[in-house]
Amino acid sequence: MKITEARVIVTCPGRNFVTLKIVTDEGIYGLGDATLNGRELSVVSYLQDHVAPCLIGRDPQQIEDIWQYLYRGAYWRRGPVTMTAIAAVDTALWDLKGKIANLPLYQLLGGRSRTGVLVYGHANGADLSSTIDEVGRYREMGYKAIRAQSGIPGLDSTYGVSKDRMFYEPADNDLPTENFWSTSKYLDFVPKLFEKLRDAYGPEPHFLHDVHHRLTPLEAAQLGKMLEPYRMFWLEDTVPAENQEGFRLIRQHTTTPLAVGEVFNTIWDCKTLLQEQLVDYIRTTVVHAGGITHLRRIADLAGLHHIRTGSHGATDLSPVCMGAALHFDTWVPNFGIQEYMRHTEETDEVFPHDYRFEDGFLYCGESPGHGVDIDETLAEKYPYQRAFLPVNRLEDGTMWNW
Ligand code: CS2
Ligand code: MG
Repeated sequence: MKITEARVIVTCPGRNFVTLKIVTDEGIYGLGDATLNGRELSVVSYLQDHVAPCLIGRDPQQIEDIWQYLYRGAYWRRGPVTMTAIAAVDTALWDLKGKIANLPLYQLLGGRSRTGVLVYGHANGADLSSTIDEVGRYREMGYKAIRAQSGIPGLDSTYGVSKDRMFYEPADNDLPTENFWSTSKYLDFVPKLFEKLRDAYGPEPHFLHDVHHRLTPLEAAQLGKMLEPYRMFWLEDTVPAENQEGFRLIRQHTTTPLAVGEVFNTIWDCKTLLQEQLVDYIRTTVVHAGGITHLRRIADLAGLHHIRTGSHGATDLSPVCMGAALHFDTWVPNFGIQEYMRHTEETDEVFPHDYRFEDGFLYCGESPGHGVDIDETLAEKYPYQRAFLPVNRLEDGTMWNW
């Protein structure tokens, strides 16, 4: 069997998605997600101009060799664009291998470790009371784990709280909009939110919260300590993680579980965090961390240090990524949780899939490969639209972390 085509498909059913379709001389194909939110076209070019020509004529079953060829062979290693492109190829090849073997992807990885994949949903509210109500709605929908983000009194807009009451944060605008941030207003408010949520819903639900890299290590330690009475499932991305050693300070001061890693793209980005057990959950994903082949290596290193997986699953990751992630989650021994922000109906129509949500869990399907397809005719109806994530400033105008 030989690869005859590697086609890049860009579509925007509400937001931009980039998909790689690897086609073989025997007519079967595999799909990989290649979406890098706000920087989509750089991965399109990387794949079309630099990767696709090298794939033609290769045996698609040589997943490991092709991975090493693209990683080592490029000379320029790592980085989100490179690793998203490699991930797209890798995911498409695992999908193809499943179709060749007539087995669902989780079977190729070693079989089922669990019946279903625990997911967390996003409850966002403009203020305290609407956030509490929204968490209640998620409880009614069956979610066992819920991330709560609320508007902060005194701040006009807050990350994670959608302006249009959509259940997900859409890509923003044709040019980046600007948000404003105050650490003191935030630190004053967040512990009250989780105190009220525990009062309202008791000890059972798992609560999560995303700080989106806004704090310093000392502030993160303070927040972690203040949240300890409310027994968080996790506190996510408290600080930017380029400086992995910075987590030592947070870790020394709080027992609130820490999650990090949605922006990481290789094992090198989390080596110290994992080896020193400075976090509890690693959020690397199939699409941004080099595909199944590389994510498996990260998960194995994490497992040695009692760290579990908690893959990123926002709506800027396409259903193709979600399908592959659910097979990974079904297999990976040190699974923790999977993020699940529902896609819109338009997106689900472009990407027909066999995974399903039931009572707080997602279940991957049993069809060969990762079980997600693309309707290319429908995809064509939604051309690419430039869209950026917002940026963030302190109240005095200083650029801050998004
Ligand atoms: C967030 C994301 O899901 C999350 O935890 O941090 O919404 C993130 O902002 C986007 O995926 C960025 O592309
Ligand atoms: Mg996050």
